[in-house]
Amino acid sequence: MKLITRCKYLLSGGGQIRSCQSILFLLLILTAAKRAGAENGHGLWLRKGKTISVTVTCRSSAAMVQLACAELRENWCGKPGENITIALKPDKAIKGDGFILTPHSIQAATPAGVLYGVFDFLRRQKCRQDASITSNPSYGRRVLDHWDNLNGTIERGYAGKSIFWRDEKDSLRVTGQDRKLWRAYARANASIGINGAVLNNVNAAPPILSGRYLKKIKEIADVLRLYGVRTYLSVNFASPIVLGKLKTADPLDPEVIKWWQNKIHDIYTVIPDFGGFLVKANSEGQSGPQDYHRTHADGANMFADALRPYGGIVMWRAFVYSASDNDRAKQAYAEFMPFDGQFRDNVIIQVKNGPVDFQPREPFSPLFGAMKKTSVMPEFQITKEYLGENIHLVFLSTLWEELLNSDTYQACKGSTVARCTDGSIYPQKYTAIAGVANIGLDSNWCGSDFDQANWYAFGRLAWNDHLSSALIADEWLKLTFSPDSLTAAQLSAAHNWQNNFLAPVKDMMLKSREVMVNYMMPLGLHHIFSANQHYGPGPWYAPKNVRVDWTPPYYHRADATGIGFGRTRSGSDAVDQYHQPLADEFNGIKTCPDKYLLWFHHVPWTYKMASGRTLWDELCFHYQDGLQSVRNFQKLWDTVSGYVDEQRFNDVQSKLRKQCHDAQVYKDGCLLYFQTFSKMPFPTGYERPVYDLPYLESIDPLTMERLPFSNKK
Ligand code: GCW
Repeated sequence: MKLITRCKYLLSGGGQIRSCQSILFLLLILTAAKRAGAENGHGLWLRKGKTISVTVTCRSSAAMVQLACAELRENWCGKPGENITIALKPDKAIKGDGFILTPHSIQAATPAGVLYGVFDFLRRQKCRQDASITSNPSYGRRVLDHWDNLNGTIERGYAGKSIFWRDEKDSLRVTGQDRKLWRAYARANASIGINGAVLNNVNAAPPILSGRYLKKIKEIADVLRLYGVRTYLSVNFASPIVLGKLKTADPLDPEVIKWWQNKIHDIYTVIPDFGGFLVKANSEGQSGPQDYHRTHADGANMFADALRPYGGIVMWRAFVYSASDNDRAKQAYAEFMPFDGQFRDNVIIQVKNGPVDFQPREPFSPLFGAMKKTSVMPEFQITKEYLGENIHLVFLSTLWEELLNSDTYQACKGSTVARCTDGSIYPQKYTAIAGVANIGLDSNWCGSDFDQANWYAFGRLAWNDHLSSALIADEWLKLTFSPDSLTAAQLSAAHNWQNNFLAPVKDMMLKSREVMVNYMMPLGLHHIFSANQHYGPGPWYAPKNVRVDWTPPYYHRADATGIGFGRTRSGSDAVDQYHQPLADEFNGIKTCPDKYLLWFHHVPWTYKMASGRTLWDELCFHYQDGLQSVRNFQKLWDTVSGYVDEQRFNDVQSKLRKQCHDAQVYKDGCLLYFQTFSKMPFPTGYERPVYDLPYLESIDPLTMERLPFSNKK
């Protein structure tokens, strides 16, 4: 029955089967549907599909080029009997690992370029895109940061344990199974242009640099290298003390410098193409140069000098804030700007997209474009720590696109974050971009099918920071969900698949981030999560023993007069960290965009918004819209059951059910709590709450269900 429904959907127009051709097509679809029974998602966007034989001509015997040729032969799905030429040859149009495609050739200047060219060629074939292009990477280093701990757990990981580390007696042993998984991981990365991986958490454990670990790191690096993925490590600034038994980790101390030089020498002896270090220093309790009255520049430069002879780089994080300051959002800028121009050219300051911490929405960090004499790289979070973990369906590409396209005005109009960091405006010896990985041992890698789209989107945007989210979603859906025994041509002829699956699901993905902003933190609200989980709502959460800047009231500042963080000139003056005309625009309550209103302004509840509503009513309707949209997502997903294999269909369906429930909890929790300050009634047409406040305050912030005992903070 299900198969017949599936066929009905797929056949264009649902029309009758009139010819032999239609019968053949029907059979094809039936086979597709049968095969699709149990898809666990492990194949990512690289599902095999129907392939055809092809002749590949290639003169190079370089290992990576041969690998690329094999990819092409094994996955060709174009016309039968074609002859494709692969050329490893420079061209003035090719930059770095870029490539030139024609319908019958792939040319690149490096073996990695050939590999990227082949993957792009195959993707274009499957997605029916033009294959006559020149493509060069926007960023030189396109890196995944794994927050994987050496005991196998992952900080903010929602896809099971680490693919690199495990907490067993034989944790340092490497099995054939491990190598197979790392290889599949590297191949997936290469297919979207990712060329680097930091193997361990930025909250780094010193033993990562010990001889025993180095052996395993070499094993991992040897596998990742096959696909052009370079290995990097996070290092703990205090390693010379903890591992080296020195008395200090002062970056200007000759013994400390020697210790790091020796360590770096040991690393490069076994991993000659090692990428470099990622460092979280003087941040959230991590040791750093300030412990020795030295600066960030002193610390970063010490590593840079030691890594320079080998071509290594230092990614030095700007994620710093202390409890004493009056506005956390201002601190990275205040702490780093004085050192602009003092960092070596192989240091890159790694800056989170927003000034606080990977929130559903933030304005861009004011450091972008402002550091004109220092290399800067954006850091995105692919794992959804603050965006519903692996449960809520949120396509992050639109968030990153918004950031990359934000105009900083720093050099001139049009100085977008993308152009300020990819080398278009400021000359940077190295350009880079990082994404905090969402990958673990779960069979579908990411803890949910739709979270694979975020890994995919990160790679695609790192390769081309001008791509649109619409294009990325379109590609990902075609590669991930198309019935696998249809050729690309048959797929594009399957109008019902296009109209009833592709178009509405793409639309859902593209709206999903704004929808989440609406039911969680609309109009510039941020960080109103309960406790340290960062999942459920906790606008009320403020235990006495917790740092005030880790509690939501610090951020929303709701009181009898209004709501929002005053960051204007009469408040913390964060607005003046932005270049004109943004500083004035953000400062003016009438000119500040609605989406950032409560980020920059403390606004009276009765304030009249541009819509004509009061702020209170506007807030209510944003929450309501968000919830309503998730309900619509649920309904929409139910209509596509005929197009998706059972396992993935059910997984997405059950996650949407929880998302819907949790969006209701967010809406009710936030508004009932804020109402205790606004004292205003819910507007006409607004859907009344389902829960009451005492109940909401007592639920578990992770499951959003009632605890067996009261949890009232
Ligand atoms: O977002 C916060 C997270 C921490 C994380 C930190 C960071 C790795 O809650 O878990 O630590 O940021 O980025 O360093």
